[in-house]
Amino acid sequence: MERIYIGMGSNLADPAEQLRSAVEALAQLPQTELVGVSGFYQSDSLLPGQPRYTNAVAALDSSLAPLNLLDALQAIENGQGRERLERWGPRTLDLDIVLFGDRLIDEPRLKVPHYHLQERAFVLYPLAELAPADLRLADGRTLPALLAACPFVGLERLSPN
Ligand code: ROI
Repeated sequence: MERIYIGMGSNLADPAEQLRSAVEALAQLPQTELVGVSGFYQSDSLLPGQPRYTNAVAALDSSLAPLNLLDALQAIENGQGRERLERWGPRTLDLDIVLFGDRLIDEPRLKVPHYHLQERAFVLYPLAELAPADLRLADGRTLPALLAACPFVGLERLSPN
């Protein structure tokens, strides 16, 4: 079993409900236990002209291989009506593998740690709710250092989920 953190995002069709459905789907994955879910956070899209996003992070323990987990996440996205019309376009559900145990993965379909982790407060702050305070990433960076370099700006924590 490895501890895996999944970044979740939605900005269409009742985003909080999309995230709740995604959490239920994650809990049903084979060889996988859902360990925790962060609070939900709203923020403006990084790209102008899109609705605001709701984001959260889920923690899993799984023995799925990374690309098998990625396939399963894409099936959940598609099952929740994701249409791939344009890269970076608005979406009903986005599920990203943020961290996968202490693995460094550099494959065409999958880079872990997630490439944009350090600049995305809407991933780092929910991650910090679930991860050990002194979490060290496979590439040597620590969660406290990433948080210190990425201010909590523009995030609105929704409560409860
Ligand atoms: N902006 C926010 N706030 N949250 C996201 O999940 C998100 N995802 C994206 C882009 C369009 C880059 N902006 C985002 O893909």
